[in-house]
This record gives sequence, structure tokens and C-alpha cells, in this order.
Amino acid sequence: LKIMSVPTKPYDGQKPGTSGLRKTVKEFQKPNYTENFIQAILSAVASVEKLEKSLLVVGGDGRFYCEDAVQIIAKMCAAHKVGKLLIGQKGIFSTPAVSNLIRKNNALGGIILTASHNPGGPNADFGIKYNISNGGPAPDAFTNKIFDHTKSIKEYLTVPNMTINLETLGVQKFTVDGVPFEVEIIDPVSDYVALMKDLFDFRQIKDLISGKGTHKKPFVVTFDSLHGVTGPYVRKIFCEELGASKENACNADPLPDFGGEHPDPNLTYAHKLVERMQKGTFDFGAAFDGDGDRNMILGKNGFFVTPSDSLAVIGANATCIPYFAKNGIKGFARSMPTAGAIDRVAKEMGKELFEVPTGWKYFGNLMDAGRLSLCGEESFGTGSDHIREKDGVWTALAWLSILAAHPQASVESMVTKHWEKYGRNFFTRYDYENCEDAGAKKMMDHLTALIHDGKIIGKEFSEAGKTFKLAKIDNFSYKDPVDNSLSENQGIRLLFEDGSRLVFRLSGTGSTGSTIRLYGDCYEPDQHKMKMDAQTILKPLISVALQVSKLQEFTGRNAPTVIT
Ligand code: VG1
Ligand code: CO
Repeated sequence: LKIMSVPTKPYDGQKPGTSGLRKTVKEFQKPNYTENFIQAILSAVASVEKLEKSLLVVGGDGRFYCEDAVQIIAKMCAAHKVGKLLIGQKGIFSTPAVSNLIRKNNALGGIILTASHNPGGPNADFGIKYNISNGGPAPDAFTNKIFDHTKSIKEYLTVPNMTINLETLGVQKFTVDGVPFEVEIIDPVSDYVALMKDLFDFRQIKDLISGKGTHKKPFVVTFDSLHGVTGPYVRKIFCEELGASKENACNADPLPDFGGEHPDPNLTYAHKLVERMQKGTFDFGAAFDGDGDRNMILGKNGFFVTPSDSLAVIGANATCIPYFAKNGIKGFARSMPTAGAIDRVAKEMGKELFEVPTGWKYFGNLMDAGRLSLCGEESFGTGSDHIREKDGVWTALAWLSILAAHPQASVESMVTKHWEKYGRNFFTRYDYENCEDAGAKKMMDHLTALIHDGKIIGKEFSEAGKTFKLAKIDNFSYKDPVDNSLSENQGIRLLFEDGSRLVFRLSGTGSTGSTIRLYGDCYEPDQHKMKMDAQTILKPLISVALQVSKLQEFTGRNAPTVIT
């Protein structure tokens, strides 16, 4: 086989966002579009590390175009004299599985093919993301390097006549310009299952599900994989290993278009699970996103656990999880817009608490430095330092471990007891998807002007009988305590005197237009208000947000696309 250099020209807009490059499939199918971006990744890697003879992990969530992309990547890696690729059968790996495999095999890195919770199919989205040797998403400094390469690219290297067989497990050997190149196709599930068995006590969870001993009756669990990548992981772990019934693993066959829906585990897009739970026959329900790093946890009758609360409950009960019981908790972290429920747990336990920008890449350094064990984001992401990605299936196992250690407890009782002890952080997020770029930018510029002007500080806003006095307004910036790198402009924050917060930022994961995210949260110690609806509690605060930002005026939107 021979290496070939193919001349090419830069494409605009190949800037990796919050989690890699996400565009429409049609965009990735443009001549050389995918090749350009892969070349930029490989050039960026080669500029800091030895790519020759290295090991890389490659796989994705099974969405449309995954297999084509794997073939392109294999040809190009061979041309760059990479030693070996570890690829999931049919090109499939969940994002957490890739993170694990990079770490387990001391790989140089991995290329993950996913647009996560975005829809898939020929008319929907695709994405490519590079993860570094710690198993986590490449940090900003590295993705900026990739972006620089996309802007100056003139050629890419490939081995046009090489095709790999993605079906058959085992090693395939090639010789490229006299140099050996190897591909190994592996079962996407087994290494991940082994890891979970290390972290959790499967016996204990199995007893909970079957209703053995102190549990007295079976704890009925159900899962919705939304036709994303987690289906095979759910079947193996929850059904085969832990005894959950097969019918209760729903939508567990990965489909290239996710059945035409959004593989996004929230109340809007996973409404079928919500409805199933509302029937009252299940004790526990969990849904996962396309690439398996997000989760939604529900209790009996559809009791919804806000991700910010889920993180706090897991934190407060961490010793129920063997991994934490053994290693201890080094520290906690959350992304800035995530409500501060975990902060109260950290304080009580005397642990460090970090507030980082949105996106999982900011947690990696803290974990590598041994300062962070458990972290999460409001966007249905929870995880620990067992890998360097958030992990949906892990979160469901964490919840089941905690429930197994509390016989007769329910998801709801765990959460309400938590509120009784710590008070409740109410949280909501309004997403205005696919707004016109110009309008969204004008709104952010308007808010930025308010920061510079400063006159708004001290101003009182009254809505629906509540008054909020603005204490501070800024654009969040984060200095990484490990490498001192600075990440600026991570979201405009309005902090009020009573502790309520509003955050505005533009999404970095959409494929077209601008998505505005508006986050609101407040803290409520009053026991009488514990069980109130978050939307009711936060309505006045959101009204203030709309008033201050002039969102409706700038975008023409009267209502959000999604509320979580
Ligand atoms: C969103 C979420 C963020 C998450 C990111 C990747 O980013 O808000 O919390 O880390 O998606 O998740 P943004 O920039 O659109 O707000 V995933 O499951 O798409 O890898
Ligand atoms: Co995801």
C-alpha cells in the first residue's frame, strides 16, 4: 500500500466548540471536509507528540456517517505512520468507553465520532472530537492548534487503497510504504463492563433489583437508550449482569438516525420514559444520550432528579460506592451554570469545590492532579475520576448503589431527605435553539455593555411581587489552578443579593445558528417550599432575565425551544 498526498484548501468554521467539531452530515460530506479536519488533528498531535508508531482509539456513537469517517481516519492514520488503531466493532464506542480504553491501553489519544445529543441521519448532525492521553477532551490550547491547522491546510496524507473490515473482531495487518500498520477491532462493551465491576458492587445492586434480603421486594428498573450507543452496554450490565428484565431496556438497538428523534435525555426528548415512569410500576428509570455520556434519573411516578441535585446526592452518599469508599473523595466540582447544591455538600464534608466553565475538558487537570473525584454539569452530565468524560451508565450505577445501601428508600425520598438537610437549590435552563446569529450576538453585546457601564449594579428589579437587587455582573473567567491557563468569556453572570443567579451564554455544540442558554437558580432553606415546582419558584427571576437582556426584542423569540 502507498501513501498519497492530496492537495486541498481550507474550509471556514472548523473551530472545535464545547465538545469537538459539530456540523451537519452534509457539511462533513463535502469534498475533503472530513479529511481536512482529521489532517488538522493529526498535524496538531504531531506538533507536540510522537505520532509515529503510536496507539490511537477510534469509534463513535453509531450515527449516520460514523463508518465512513472511521475508514477515512484509518487511511489517514496509516499515512501518518501511526502504529495501531483500536476500533470498536462496526465503529461503535460510547464516549466513556473510549476514555477508558485510552487510559487502560496507555494510548496517545482517541478520535470520537459523535454529535452527542444532536439528531443523526443524512439530514442531521455529525461530529468529531479529539481526546488526549489522559482520556479526556483536548483542552482549549490544543483545540486552538487544531483550528490553526484547519486555516492553513494545503494537503493531507492518506492511503487510498486501504479498507478495513469493521465487522470481524481481531487484528488486521497492513504494510504501508514498507512500514507495518495494525488495526484491532474489539468488542465495544467488555472493557467498560470490567471497569464498572471494579468500581461498583454488582452483587449488592443485583440484590436490590431482585428484592433479596432487607429489600423484601424487587426494585423495578427501566432504561431508555433513545436508540443511541448505550443499548448494548445497558443490556449487558443491567440485564445480563444485574438481572433487570430485557423488556425494560427500551430503544436499546443503536440506529444511525436514532429513530428520527433527539437522543437527549431530558423531560422533553425522553418524554416516553417519563410517561412510562408516571404509570407508577417502576421504581427507577434512566435515559442516556446518543454517545452515552449524559443521563437523566427518574424515580417512581416520574419523580425528576435535577442534574444539579443528582450530583449533590451522589456526593453526600459517596461512601455507598465502593470506589469512593476505598479511595476517598479528593474534591468536588461543577460547571459554573450548574446550581450550587454540591457546594453545600463539599462545605459540610470539608472538601475542595471547583467551579469551572461549561464543558467536561476543564475537569481533567483537576482529576490528574488528584484534587477532584466527583463532578457534574446541569446539562445531564455526571462523572468521576474513573475516566475523563462524563458517564451516563456510571451515574445510573451510582444511584442504584446508593439505593441498595438504603433499603426501602426511593429516589424521591433520597432527594427530599437531602433537601431537608441542606435546603434546596432550584434550577432551570431555557434554551432558545437556532436563533439568528446576529440577534443572539446583539443580545450578548447588550449584556456586555451593561458589564462595562456598571450602572446596573445595585439596581432593583421587581417581578411578580419579588424584588431582586443586583450585586454583581460579570463575564465568567476561569484560571486553571493546575496549569494556570486562563479561559475567558465563559458566560455572563448576574448575581443578586439574595444569592439568586442568572447566566447567559451561547451554546458551543450546535451545528447551525446560535443557541442561547439562559440559566436561573436560587437557594431556598424554607422547608415549606421544598416540594414546590421549580418553574413556579423561578418564574420571577426568569422574568428579570428577559427584562434585563431584552432577549425577546433581539431575537424575536417569545418562548424557549426547550426548558430543563
Ligand atoms: C452543552 C452543555 C455542556 C456539555 C456539552 C457537551 O454545551 O451545555 O454542559 O458539556 O454540551 O455535552 P453547550 O456549549 O452547547 O452549552 V455532550 O453530551 O454534547 O458531549
Ligand atoms: Co453526549
